[in-house]
Amino acid sequence: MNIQITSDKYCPVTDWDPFSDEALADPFSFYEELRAHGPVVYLSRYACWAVLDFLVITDVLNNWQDYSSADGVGLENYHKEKGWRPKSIILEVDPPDHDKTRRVLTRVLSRPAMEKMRRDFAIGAEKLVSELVARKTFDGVADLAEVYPLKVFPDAVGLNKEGRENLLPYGSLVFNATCPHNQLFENAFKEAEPIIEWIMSQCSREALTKDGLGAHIYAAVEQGVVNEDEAGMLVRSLLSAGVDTTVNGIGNALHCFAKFPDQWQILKNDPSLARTAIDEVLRFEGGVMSFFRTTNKDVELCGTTIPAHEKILILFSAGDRDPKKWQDPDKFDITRNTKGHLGFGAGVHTCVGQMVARLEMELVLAELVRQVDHIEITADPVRKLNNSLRGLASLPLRVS
Ligand code: OVV
Repeated sequence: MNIQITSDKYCPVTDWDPFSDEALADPFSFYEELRAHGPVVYLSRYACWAVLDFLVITDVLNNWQDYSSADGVGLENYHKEKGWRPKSIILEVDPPDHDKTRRVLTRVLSRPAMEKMRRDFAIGAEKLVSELVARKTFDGVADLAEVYPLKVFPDAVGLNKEGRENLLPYGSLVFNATCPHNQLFENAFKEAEPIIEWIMSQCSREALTKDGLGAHIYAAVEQGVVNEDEAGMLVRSLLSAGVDTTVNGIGNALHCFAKFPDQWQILKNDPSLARTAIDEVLRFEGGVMSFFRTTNKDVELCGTTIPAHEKILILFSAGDRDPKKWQDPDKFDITRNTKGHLGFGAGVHTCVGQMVARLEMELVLAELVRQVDHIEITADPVRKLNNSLRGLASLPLRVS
């Protein structure tokens, strides 16, 4: 790559496109080239700014007063334009509005709910992994990473059995939408537009079982915390953020351990490392690669003045490979201290569902550790390009 740099913005300016197929397929070398020019760069193609360094990213994410989510976490700027869907009432708001809805989901995902999920999810993991191990060869994405979350999570939410496959194209659209409206977005929109109505219908009280996470969200209406519409919107948030993310997380974990058998052996020898192994997968591969924030006022960031109401691209995945923060950042090492990684974000919007994501990844990994000695890639993995998620479309595996 060759990033062209000019400096009329008092910071490096580049026409590099972080949402090009080439960049999304392998962003890490681009990040390093860009990082060499400075912690803040201006992306002329999108008239926005971008930050790459771990400390700068955490500073921005911890300062919701200046770097707002309320104008959207995509490139769309709600200060100036309408978004592609009614905005999320937890992701795309700032405190104090955010705190109210966040509290609802925090409570819904609290200890007793997690304990119930652990029991149910463990049964699902044991069953699916046993079937795949008996087959010996399978696709790590189509047969495992997509199947498991699509079973256990909608069960936990209390969704209907029919139509669950719709959650994947919907999730893909939601995460593709936090970007310029490029071809990836257009394709995802075309595929998912017919099911948006179905998704919304599944968010109503009547569509949900009486004892799932969805019903627990509606219980907050009785307590006078949110109204009926807001409860539905919070169910929509679970369905938006809760499936594609863990599909990719599980797929990326399988990919890492198949690529780095030495790390698999370390995990086999000490299964208690599963938790930190998950964090290392998230640091190394990234969960969400990037989201935006919007400046609330003129700010000064690392010596660069950024005017009010401008977009800043937060490159989480770049922060998680920042050599100033991580020793040997391009090494997948499940014994490293992963504390503070940006795979679940940082600040007030840190992933509220991360306990569920961790649980799914942990149970699948634990079951594989129990049943599998070797994981081997049998054909080239195929990348799945998404404007903000990193993951695979296919990962042919053999286990023994
Ligand atoms: C893409 C995304 C992430 C997190 C939350 C939501 C969406 C939401 O719809 O609330």
